[in-house]
Amino acid sequence: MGSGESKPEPPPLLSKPWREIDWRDKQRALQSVRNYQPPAEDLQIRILLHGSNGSGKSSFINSVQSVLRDRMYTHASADNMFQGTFTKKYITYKIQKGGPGTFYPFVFNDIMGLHSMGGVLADDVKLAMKGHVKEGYTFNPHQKLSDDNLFYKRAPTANDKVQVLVCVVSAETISQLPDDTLKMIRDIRKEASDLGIPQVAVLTKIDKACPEIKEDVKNVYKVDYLKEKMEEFSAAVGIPMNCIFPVKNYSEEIDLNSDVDSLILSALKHIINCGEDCISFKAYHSELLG
Ligand SMILES: Nc1nc2c(ncn2[C@@H]2O[C@H](COP(=O)(O)OP(=O)(O)O)[C@@H](O)[C@H]2O)c(=O)[nH]1
Ligand SMILES: [Mg+2]
Repeated sequence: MGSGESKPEPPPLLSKPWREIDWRDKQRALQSVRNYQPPAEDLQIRILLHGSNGSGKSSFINSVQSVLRDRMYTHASADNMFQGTFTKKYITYKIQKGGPGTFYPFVFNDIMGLHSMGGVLADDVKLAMKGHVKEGYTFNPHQKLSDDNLFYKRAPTANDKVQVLVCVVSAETISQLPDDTLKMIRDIRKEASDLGIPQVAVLTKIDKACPEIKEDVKNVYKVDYLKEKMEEFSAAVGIPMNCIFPVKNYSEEIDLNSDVDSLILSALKHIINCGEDCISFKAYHSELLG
């Protein structure tokens, strides 16, 4: 004892979870997402994911797709090679609903928003939020998209604009994010707030960061040190705790797991509600403006 050599005991789990989630009622959550209809026909919620390379953006899109379609999907290619290969093109991911040609009324885009690592400039993230970036544009880490570029959309429609901004962070690195990364997240967040776009954070790789969660995903809200990490992150970037969602993305498994699904659905439901709020906010304001 006291030698400092002994392995520290894993912190005990909280006896009561600090956030409640109904693990037995996945079907209800799934049904509510499946039934979701935007307030106007043809309107869609555009969800923009940003975060560093390897944080799990593509995996989150694939996981959502897998849960909704009830089988494993790898549509948005998830890279396990971090160096060199990453998402630089602006691509919209749609999720098929029912038969071919019918899609869920929400779509995803992902961009690697980390300038210091050769990622997308904060200015480009802002242009994407406003709907000025055309499909297929390859981001240039050295230069923002200029308004004379062919890929600059001059008159974005409501469906080109982003309704929810999602910051994707890995639980493995959340407590060591460099200051310039935190600053960039705050900066993009502020712009989103000015545009009336709600913001959510998705905390991935909780299975890798916490052995208790790897053992059983249902422990997610009983691991006190994960809550502490989330609180620190919340304070550093200004995203409230109730807008931060820990998830375990599908990565190695070949079969779906109901608990993993429940956690993903809980994040997705919140994201959709935020999108709905954004649409109402914009509708209200344009009414006010005539
Ligand atoms: N164990 C585990 N691995 C994950 C999770 N999310 C992503 N990964 C893995 O992390 C790597 C990078 O993920 P990816 O989605 O490509 O990150 P992106 O660069 O943000 O799109 C891939 O090998 C994924 O399989 C997670 O929640 N748990
Ligand atoms: Mg990716």
